[in-house]
Amino acid sequence: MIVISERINGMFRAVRDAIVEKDAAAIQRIAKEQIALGADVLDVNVGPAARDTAGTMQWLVETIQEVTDIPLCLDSPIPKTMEAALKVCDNPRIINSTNGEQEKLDALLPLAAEYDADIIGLAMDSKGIPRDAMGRVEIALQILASAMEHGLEPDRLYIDPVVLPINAVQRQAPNTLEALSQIRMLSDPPPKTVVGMSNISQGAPMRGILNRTFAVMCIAHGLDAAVMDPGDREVMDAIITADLLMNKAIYADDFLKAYRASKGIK
Ligand code: THG
Repeated sequence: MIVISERINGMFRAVRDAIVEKDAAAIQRIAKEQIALGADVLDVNVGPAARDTAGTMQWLVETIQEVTDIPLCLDSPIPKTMEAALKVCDNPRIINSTNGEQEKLDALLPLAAEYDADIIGLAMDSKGIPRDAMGRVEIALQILASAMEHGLEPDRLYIDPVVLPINAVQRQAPNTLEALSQIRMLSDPPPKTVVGMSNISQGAPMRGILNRTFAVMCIAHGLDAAVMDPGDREVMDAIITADLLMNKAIYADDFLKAYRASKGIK
């Protein structure tokens, strides 16, 4: 499974402080640390407090790509901010995100095509997040059809069925899992799938066990990628093991060690 680090996000104090103080070294330190922990991709989000979101996003992207070539997942709901980020992003890039609203698709799919970016599509639209799996799959299909009209191959699209906190909307968890299974059957090749893993445990006290159990269940439903914390060793071990049990890695007696060694993780 593709591990997208959630840590370069102005929601976290260390990142917010670094943005305010224009402390490039601090951002670069966090980026390198996330890669050493096993991140395949870095999500880049200026956070809720940022003022000049376009300028801040550009600074973050430029700062990070000085120290790494790994893909950046540009995380902003504002198309102008997204375009600003894409203009300066030399690393492989993922637009995070569009949703099923026509206005968003019209703004973001041409950017994906122009800047050769993969794109995440959230399975929600102007009416919100559908309650059942079917509603999410219908929106996924609309996003897929629009993406193909813009010349994007299905496997350049990641559908996010939208994970909500278990303590607020418990009955949504099985719907999210069901949607993951069905989205894989929409086309051949299918679109990929992604979730915000730690959304499931937001506001709940026992976050670790919720995150890692949910991770395993998502992988059993075919999940391709997750925005998550690679610093959570237990969730990483669970993911590596679940991938193995899904026959996505070759078994070795010391498979955790073998996986980490193959990726240069300490
Ligand atoms: N799907 C997609 N992108 C996403 C999300 C998603 N990007 C944003 C988010 N969801 C994923 N990123 C995070 C980042 C942090 C946390 C959760 C998801 C988090 N933060 C702690 C909290 O809120 O309790 C701590 C914050 C702090 O230290 O202040 O859990 O779903 N495509």
